[in-house]
This record gives sequence, structure tokens and C-alpha cells, in this order.
Amino acid sequence: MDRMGSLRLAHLLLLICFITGCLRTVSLSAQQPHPVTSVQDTETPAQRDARMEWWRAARFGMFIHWGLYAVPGGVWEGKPSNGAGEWLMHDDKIPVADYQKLVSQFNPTQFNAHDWVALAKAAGMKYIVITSKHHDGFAMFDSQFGFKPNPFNIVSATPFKRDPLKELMVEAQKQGIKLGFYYSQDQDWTAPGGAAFGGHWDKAQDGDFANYLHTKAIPQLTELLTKYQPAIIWFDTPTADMTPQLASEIVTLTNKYPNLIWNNRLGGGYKGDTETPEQQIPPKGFPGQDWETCMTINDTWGFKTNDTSFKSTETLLHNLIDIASKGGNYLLNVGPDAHGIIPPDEADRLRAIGKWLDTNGEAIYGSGPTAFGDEDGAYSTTEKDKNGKPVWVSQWDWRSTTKPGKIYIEIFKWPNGAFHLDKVPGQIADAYLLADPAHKPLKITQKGSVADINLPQQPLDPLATVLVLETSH
Ligand code: FHN
Repeated sequence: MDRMGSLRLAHLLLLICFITGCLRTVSLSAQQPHPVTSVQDTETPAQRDARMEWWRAARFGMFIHWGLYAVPGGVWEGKPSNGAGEWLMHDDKIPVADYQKLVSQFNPTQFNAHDWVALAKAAGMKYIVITSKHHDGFAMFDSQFGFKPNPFNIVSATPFKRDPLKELMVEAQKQGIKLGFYYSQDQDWTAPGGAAFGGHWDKAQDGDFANYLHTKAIPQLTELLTKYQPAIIWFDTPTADMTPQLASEIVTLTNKYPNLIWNNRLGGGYKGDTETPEQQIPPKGFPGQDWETCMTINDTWGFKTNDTSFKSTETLLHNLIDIASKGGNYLLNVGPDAHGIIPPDEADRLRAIGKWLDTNGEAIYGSGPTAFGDEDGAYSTTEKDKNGKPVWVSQWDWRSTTKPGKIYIEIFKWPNGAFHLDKVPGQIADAYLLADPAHKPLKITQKGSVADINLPQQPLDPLATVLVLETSH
């Protein structure tokens, strides 16, 4: 073999080694087992269905972002911030010691657990998820762990001295609603070693991440799980610091609570139970998966004095219906202020949604996704996003949810004349409006899968009127 021939052979051998090496790496990482198997890794589909049953039926939950950041309310040294209220410490690079001084001003004497839970119930929400510790590291419960010598929590460090999470736990049990806790397991801007997006800005933040996890996050999660029996732990913002090994230590803990539901934001390669799109509704949801859109009512999670860009009740209700029609849950946020008051602009909208649900909840709770699928919109054939992908263009005329033998059509835009459907699965035996107490039958004209339903001139509810189609096959 000449020199060129042997070079070519060497290249070929290298290429084969590279390809087989790559394949081995790919197949190893594809099968990479978790250091600790989670409940989700081992349970049967039937066990998972049983564990997720209440959550799937719930469809609507209250997110509460409440913490020390409510005191500045998005304003530091007279300067309003552009970011979210709970990110103020990070965005303004506030030194740890200065931020911690806020504790003396946090005295939310108007907090009333009964009223908060009652509001969630009046809104038709079936669960509450409240921040037990956000990225600022301040614990909203009675904790033995954290910043020493002055534990950085609402009971030990503030004039308030009460434990709102305990009070909420008692009320949630009394009023029959599920309670879950948001816990920022990874970012912690006041505990040495806690992560911070973009890096630390104060020497007091430096330290070892594993040590932070062992001395604060895991002990606090243990406190929450043992003393408050939450139905949900809502993790957030995992960083590369959360290795599979470290995440598995948290999983060892969550595994002790086999009914616990937790989301996909732990990190370390764990998928958890739920997909968590934020501030947006994915065009088609996540078919076959459990998912929950979390969203703010205005533009902030934590209270901001200057944020008044509240979404309308109509938008919020249509979002809830849109999400239900795609098989997901809506976790809608409120940001109570430093007195413990949920802003009236938020509470009013929630009550209005609850009023609609009082009449029409049958179409939402425990419902399945649409039987149709083209009514929600289409990808544009002309417009592209910044990644060159077609832009999704939503349609807001109507949505549909389902239950065995029933199709619900939530009509947003009242048609002139009959309501027309092209692809009806099965024969419509009866049609009526859910808000009509008499369920007076509406005239149906059906040929094969094409149907027209005669409607009254005016909607029964301008926000959304639900048409019920009872079907047989
Ligand atoms: O950084 C947080 C934010 O403050 C808020 O808590 C949301 C809620 O999903 N999660 C993070 C951003 O994804």
C-alpha cells in the first residue's frame, strides 16, 4: 500500500472509531438511568392515572407569588424597575445585607388565610400553589434552616412572626382545596452557594452549591413535606449546578411522598409530572402529557406598585377555556402586597371567572380536549418568527371540550344564525345551552358529520356561552 493509501485507511479507521464512539455515547446518554429512580420512573400507567386524577380534573389553580419583595414592590431607592417584582434584588444588584434589612418592614397584618382560600374557591380554582421560598431565599414559613445567625424567614425575622403557610394549610383543609408549594431549589441569592442567573454580585453569595443544597434547600424541603403535607412541589429555574447526583438527593426525599405531584423544573435530567409553559399557551398543548400554563394577570409575578397592565376578565377566561380544550391546566398568578392584600384588580377578575364557572364549570372540570381541532387557529403560510418557523395565528371564535357522550362548544363570537360544525363525531341526539336552566332543546340539522344548531339571537353570556351536544354513536 502506498503512503496515500495508508493515510486514507487511517482516516477511515478514525472515522469508524468516531462514529461507533459517538453511537455508544448517544445510546449511553439515551438510556442514562437516574442516580435515584423517581416515582415517575417506576409507577405503572394505572398508578400514574390515580396519582394525577385530582390534578387533571382541576383545570384551574391559583399561583401566589408572595415574599419580602412585596415590601419594595418593584421600586428601589426611588427608582422603579422594569423587571418582575420578585427579581428586584437581582435586577438592581442589591447587596445581600441591604436586602435582608427589608425584614423589619414586612408586617402583613391584613393577611387573612381564610379570605385568600375563599377567593380561590370563589374563582372556581381547585388548587393553590404559593411561594414558600423564591429566588431571594426568604422563607415564608417557620424554618430552622437558612441564613445564620438570623434565620431568614417570616416567623423568625419579621415583626409579623406568623406562619402564613401553616395558616393557609389549615384553611385549605377546612375549605377543601389542595395546597402546593413553589420552592426555588436552585437559585438562592442570599444563601452562600445558592445559584444566581448571570452570576453572583455580592461576595456574601459565594460558596459551594452542594453545601447550600445540603444545609438549606433539602432541609427546608424536608420541613415543608413533613410539616405541611403539600399536594404539589413546584420547582423552578434549574441551572447546570443541579447535577443528576444532587437532584437525585431531592428525589430521594420526594419519593417518600408517593402521592406528591412535582413539575419538570427540578433539573438533573428529571422530568417530573408536568410540562410548565410560562406566559403562553402552546398552540396544540402537549397531547398525551400533563401540562400547566402558568401566567400572570398583569406583567409581574410578585407585587409591583406600578404594574397596572391587567389582562381583561374576557382574556383570562378565554385562556382558561383554550387551555382546557387542549387538555391542560391554568395556574393563574396573584401577587399580594406587603400588607397581605391581593390587589382588588386581580381579585375582581377572579370572582368574575368564578361566576362564569358556577354556571358553566361542567364544561371545564374533568373535561377532555376538543373533538375537533382546527378551531383554535393555524400556522401562517406567509409570516415567519425569528427562527424562521411559521407564526401561529390563533382564532378566537369558539373552543370545544368533551366528556363521554357530550361535546361542549364554548362560543366566544356569537354567530349570525345557526352554529355550523363540519366534523361531528357521532350523531347529535340533543343540543341545549348550559346556562339555560331549562336546557330547552335546540333545533339540530345533521347530515353525516355536518351539523347546524339553531341558536337564540343573543348569547346567554357575552364572555362565553356553552352549547352542549349530547351524542350517540
Ligand atoms: O424566575 C421565576 C419567576 O420569578 C417566576 O417565579 C416564574 C413562575 O413560573 N418562574 C421563573 C421564571 O421562569
